[in-house]
Amino acid sequence: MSLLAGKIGVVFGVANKRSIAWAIAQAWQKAGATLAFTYQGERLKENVEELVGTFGPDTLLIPCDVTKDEDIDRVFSELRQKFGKLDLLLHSVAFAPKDALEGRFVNTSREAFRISHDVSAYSLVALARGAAPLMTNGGSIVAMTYYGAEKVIPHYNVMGVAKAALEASTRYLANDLGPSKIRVNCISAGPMNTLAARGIAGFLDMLKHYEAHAPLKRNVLPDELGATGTFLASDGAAAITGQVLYVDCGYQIMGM
Ligand code: NAD
Ligand code: 0WE
Repeated sequence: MSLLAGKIGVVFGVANKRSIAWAIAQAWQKAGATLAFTYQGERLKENVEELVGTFGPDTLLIPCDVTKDEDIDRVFSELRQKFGKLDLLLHSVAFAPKDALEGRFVNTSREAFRISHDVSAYSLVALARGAAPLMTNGGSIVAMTYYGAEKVIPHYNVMGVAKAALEASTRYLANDLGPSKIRVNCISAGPMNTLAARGIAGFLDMLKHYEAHAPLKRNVLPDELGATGTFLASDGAAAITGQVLYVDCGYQIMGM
């Protein structure tokens, strides 16, 4: 079943094979989409080149630091040149300075607050603005979020505040872009053992906590995020916009 046959997509946020972006990209490609990728910078170039190479030698791969307007502009002008249109965009990008994820939230510096919001929330607005003129047949924009946006998760700190801004931005973008048949949604994933989670103190205990307390008594698998990403990108989700979908084995419904 080729749910995404003929669709063109661009994926932001692949760092390595464990990246959530990679799981969703693989699912999109299996569903028939043609994909382009961006990577953050030289540090990740080789890694991402190797992964993306498995999609065929002429897969478009463009550097993009989402804090740079000129990088973003270049991505969409290259997409316009190569494909002339766009149907899908995945935003799977987040960053907060490490020390902001360690101490108390009350100590968040102005600079750490600014950087985390710029990379993790404003970037969705900038990418949606770049993508919209290319989404001439409508489109689907999907962003990754986390439960720390709505409840306090120890040490998630300023990232939780940035995710709250990302989720609110999703709703405002959905309203602006809805008349153009462009849908904007978030997937709120349960904790995943990726590069972004590595080195977070107590992360393995957190995976155990979810296993014990989520209704499904386990953690989320990458393929399951891929399947939800494919659903949101497909016409099956044609009437869904501005939403946060929890793909967390049910953890979010629990009160105790
Ligand atoms: P990851 O480290 O594989 O992906 C994060 C990506 O952000 C990397 O590819 C990195 O290069 C990119 N990035 C950071 N700063 C950037 C910049 N300035 N410009 C361009 N790209 C930049 O980790 P992941 O867990 O796959 O994270 C992907 C998304 O999923 C993030 O939004 C994260 O908040 C979200 N998420 C993760 C989890 C989890 O437990 N891992 C749970 C829910 C949501
Ligand atoms: O969104 C995230 C993590 C995003 C992230 C990770 C890092 C680590 C390295 C953003 N910035 C940085 N900066 C770095 O220097 N997640 C949902 C995963 C995550 O991170 C946590 C979590 C969970 C879950 C941090 C503290 C507590 C829980």
